[in-house]
Amino acid sequence: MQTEWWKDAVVYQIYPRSFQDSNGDGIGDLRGIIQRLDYIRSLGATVIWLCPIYASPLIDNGYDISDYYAIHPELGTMEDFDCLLRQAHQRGLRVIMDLVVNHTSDQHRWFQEGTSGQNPAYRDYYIWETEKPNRWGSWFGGSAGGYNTQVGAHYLHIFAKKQPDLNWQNPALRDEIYRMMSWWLNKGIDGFRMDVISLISKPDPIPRDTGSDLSPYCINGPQVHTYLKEMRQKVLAKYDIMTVGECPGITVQEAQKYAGTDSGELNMVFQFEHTSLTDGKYGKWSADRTDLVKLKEVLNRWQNGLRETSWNCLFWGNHDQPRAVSKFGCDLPEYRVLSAKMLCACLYLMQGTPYIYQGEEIGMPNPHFTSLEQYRDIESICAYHDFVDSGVVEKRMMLTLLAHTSRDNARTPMQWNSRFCAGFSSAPPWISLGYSWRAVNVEQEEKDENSVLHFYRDILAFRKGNPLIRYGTFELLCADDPHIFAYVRTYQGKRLLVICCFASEFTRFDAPEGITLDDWTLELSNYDGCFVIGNGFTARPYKLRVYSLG
Ligand code: TEU
Ligand code: CA
Repeated sequence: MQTEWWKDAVVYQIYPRSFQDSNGDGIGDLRGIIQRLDYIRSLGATVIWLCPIYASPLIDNGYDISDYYAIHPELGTMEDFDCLLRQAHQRGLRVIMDLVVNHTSDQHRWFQEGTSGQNPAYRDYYIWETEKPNRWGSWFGGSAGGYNTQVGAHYLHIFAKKQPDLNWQNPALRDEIYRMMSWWLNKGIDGFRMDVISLISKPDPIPRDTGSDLSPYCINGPQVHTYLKEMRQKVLAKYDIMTVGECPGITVQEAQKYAGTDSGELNMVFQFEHTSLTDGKYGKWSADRTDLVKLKEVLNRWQNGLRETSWNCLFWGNHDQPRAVSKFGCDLPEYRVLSAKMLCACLYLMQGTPYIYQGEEIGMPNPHFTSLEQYRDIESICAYHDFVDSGVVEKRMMLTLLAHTSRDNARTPMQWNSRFCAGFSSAPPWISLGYSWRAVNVEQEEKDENSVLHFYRDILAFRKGNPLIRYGTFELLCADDPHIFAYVRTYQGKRLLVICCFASEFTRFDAPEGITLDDWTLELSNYDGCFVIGNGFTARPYKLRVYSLG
């Protein structure tokens, strides 16, 4: 009983701790989200994705779950959740939950009772090595083998030491997970975003003769597709829901296995090729600009690669990525609005389901933190110590790198207005506000017709019900141009031409053969007027022009 409503969905991602505080403790919560449902609806979003709200010791802000059936008390109660779900549904908004089942918290009953011997069956819910641990490194720094004194063995943890990986080879564990998923689905939720789902299957035994990189062994591990087909059959197929798998390190071919039209697994996957093009000298902490030619090559390959066979997720950022406008555009005052609008149109006029990360719709920039004390994110803090304590990177340099790349860039409080604490809370927030809040906030942008916020609404309205956006082909133009990202979409004789300038300088766009600009109608732009000369124009910094034909 599955329909494809998710192909027409627009997803709004909420990081609950940073969205809206309702009770003055400086921490966003479920009641706060309820207060903002009308706002979310007003954008044209149709689905809310909630980052984890479960009970958790918060080592990784909730991606370390200690009870899948409980709401974290700082965020509210199960009644609050039921109310949120009801209120969202009344407004025509669906709700999907983050499903974190690659690992749990070490405070989860399974780990606690399994390691203390109270319930030995739970011990096999995790992955143990009795000899020396493998040589793999954890993605959050240090070894991926954590020693447990009670058991006298090492357990695998791809993420923090307090996030032990689950043993999916154990059918009892899989059944517990399926039961938990069904419990949430029976409550009426509308689907799941599945955290690092491409990592759940590990080789058995864990090879000993490897380097420190576990990716080749654990990404798309041996049984992952067997497990997901089983999950589909035992749980997912029974509901009319949407599923999106987070799949770091995935290729187009693999994506078709996870989310192919007939694969019998998931609906969509998040791939990270286009967000990882800045990985350089300092690995993922490199602050390099994205090379536009490569970015175009990647997005073009995904657009055409998944055409007819799967479905793309359209996103520039999420809670693990720096702010889109800072990373792909330019957050200087003169270019912030222009580049945020350009990025919005560039991505959301492609084929796929748009994902908006909270604050992106007002063009929130990175907060530009300057000291380690401002950071809360375990990954950023571990990386700081890894690099600085070992002398590999000098302290100030590391702070510069983090200011560009840290996950906390996306986790500062949502900027609602220019009053106390940006309207996020009546108390100091759990993480500092970004510097921009007085100028960049929802209230301000509601008043300004030329704001990023209004532009997001316009683009989403333009997409809505437009078959060309859903079905049209995608053809990249001027692939080698270092500044211009241009493409044409075509459907049943209608065409859409999207021209985006990714440079902070003037640059020339010339329409290629077969396109006579004079024949086309201007639909959208981010500047008034344009110097049209010949069959092209001089593009001002971050210029956007969208034309239609037919
Ligand atoms: O992220 C998975 C993941 O691949 C991250 O390591 C990501 O590459 C990195 O954070 C980017 O800097 C998911 C969640 O989205 C993340 O918030 C969690 O910390 C992680 O899984 C563990 O659950
Ligand atoms: Ca609160």
